[in-house]
Parts: sequence; structure tokens; C-alpha cells
Amino acid sequence: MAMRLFYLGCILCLEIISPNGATVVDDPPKTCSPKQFVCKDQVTCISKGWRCDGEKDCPDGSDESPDICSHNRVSQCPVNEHGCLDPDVCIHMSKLCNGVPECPDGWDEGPHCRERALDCASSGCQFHCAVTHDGPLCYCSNGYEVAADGKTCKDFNECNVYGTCSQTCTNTNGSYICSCVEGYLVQPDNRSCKAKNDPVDRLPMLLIANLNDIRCTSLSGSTSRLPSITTKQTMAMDFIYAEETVCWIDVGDTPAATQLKCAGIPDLKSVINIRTINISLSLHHVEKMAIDWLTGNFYFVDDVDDRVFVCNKNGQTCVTLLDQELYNPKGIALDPAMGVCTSLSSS
Ligand SMILES: [Ca+2]
Ligand SMILES: [Ca+2]
Ligand SMILES: [Ca+2]
Repeated sequence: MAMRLFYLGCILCLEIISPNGATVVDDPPKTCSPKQFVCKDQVTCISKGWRCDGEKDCPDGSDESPDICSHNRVSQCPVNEHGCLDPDVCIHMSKLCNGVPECPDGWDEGPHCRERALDCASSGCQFHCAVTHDGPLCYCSNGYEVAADGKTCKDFNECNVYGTCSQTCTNTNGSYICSCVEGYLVQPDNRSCKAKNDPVDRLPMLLIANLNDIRCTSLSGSTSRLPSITTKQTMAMDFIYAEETVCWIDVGDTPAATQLKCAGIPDLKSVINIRTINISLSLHHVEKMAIDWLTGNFYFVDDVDDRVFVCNKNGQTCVTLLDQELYNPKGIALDPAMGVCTSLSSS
């Protein structure tokens, strides 16, 4: 549920993003805030907006359990598929009443198949018809969906489905085309994009923050020559490619002890000039940060006070950018060339 916009033409270091958006592993249990839902395990906190949204977010799936979500269980099957008795299980509509039980509960087959078979003959479907417990339903060939009249077929816009393409999606009649923005190449799966390795002598590396340190590794998994940088419970990190500098937040026991630090990592060989940048606002609840590589400004996401604020390069001038209608913000990405700041909330 987190996304990182890689905005550098040539990527030196990436961040590892865990599923909940934090750049941290082994996060200790927290007390849930009033804005959060407590999972049945009494340990995990999730955003209230994730309760009954059709995806299991608690480790035990209790945010989607029938006793909590009995009133809003809606089948979210892909186009031309149909939910079984358990709406989480979808099968292609051509498999309804085909004589082979495919739903775990056998719901797709039964006496209704024979009793209602003739209904399909009068259903007026343009292409295909399936028999369900509720009567006949039209469906379409791949790449098409049933139009509002319930009978004819029209192009299905795959680009409206999140994740169809990793970058640019162009809808076509009966299909779609994925493409990549400048600096990236389409991969053999025709939907993913990968950054061009430019310049070729600077291979992409992963910069990983955890509770104890920041370390660098190559994409093939071999460790780099860069010594690990000892940190304290780092929750947020970013880098400035042109300056070969990494910045992170050291989380102390008190707000005053939580500091923004930066260090130079020239040629990924050594760590030099570790320095503290005094920020005039509290960083104690900041979980994500991003650096505008054009101006050097720092952007911070505070998920307790629900705000996004920006500070200039020396940290002395800070301005709150967003604090209205921001619910549990979890991520931030910048595109300085386009002048865009994107914040991800979990409502
Ligand atoms: Ca959920
Ligand atoms: Ca079947
Ligand atoms: Ca299409």
C-alpha cells in the first residue's frame, strides 16, 4: 500500500518499502490510536478505512470477518468473473453450470443449471450467457465488459484498474498498451518499467534503513563497500543523488532527541561528514520524508498530527503544507521537475 515515485533519471539508491509503508523492519507493537481499528490479535492496528474493504489487512483477517462486515460484503470479482457463495472466491463466468464444480462450495453447479437453462435462450445476450442462482447473466469475450443494458458488450478500460501498467497505460478497443516514461524501458512482461542504467558505470543500489543502521546492497544482493551507518530507529530516509548524500531521522526517546541527520557517501565507498540539521518543528512522529533535489527542501509526513510540512535546506524555516482532511498519511513522493508533491493517506 505504499508507492515510491522514482524521480531521478539515474538511480543510485532505492528505499525498501514494507507493506505498511514504513522503512523499518521489526516495528514494535503500538497502542492503537482512536482513528485505528484493533485487530482481533489485540496487537495490530490498522486504519479504520481498511475495515471491510474486501482486503485482509489484519494478520488474522479479522478486519474482514463476517461478523464485522456482514452488511457490506460485496463481490469484487474481475470483469467477466462471478463470485461464489463466498464472494472472495471468483470464477470465470464460462465455468458457471459447465458440469464441473469449481467453487469450493459447489455453488456454481446445481439444479438451477437445468431449471434455468432456457432463460439464457431469451436473455438477449450479445455474446455469452451464464446461468446463476439469480437467473441468466450476460458476459463478454476477454477485453470487453457488459454495457449498461446488461446485454451488449463494450470495451473494458483496463487502465482504470490500479496496477494494470506500472507507469503509462493507453486503453484500446479490446485491449490496452503499457509504456514507460523517459529514462525507463518496458520489460518483457509488457507492463513493468525498469530504469535505464545511465551512466552505465553507476549500477543501481538499494539503500536500506532498519532499526539499527542504514546499509547499502546491490540489486543482485551482494553487499557494497559502503560501511553501514549506525542509526537509532530510523523511520524515514531519502537521498540526494547529485550530492551523493543520504539523510535520515534518528528517533530519540524525546521529541528534542529526534534529529534529522545527513551524511555524504561519495562513490558508495565511505561515509563522511555526518551532520545534524536542526529542524525548528518536531520530527518525533515523522514516518516518511522526501528531499526536493532541486531546492534541497525537506518534506516530512507526520502520521500522528496528520500533517505534511516542508523545511528549507538549513532547517530553520518550516511551513505546514497540509493538515486538513489528511488521515493517517503514510507516504510522500516528490517530482521537483513537475512541481508535484504526492502524499498517500490510508483513509
Ligand atoms: Ca481490510
Ligand atoms: Ca463449474
Ligand atoms: Ca480496453
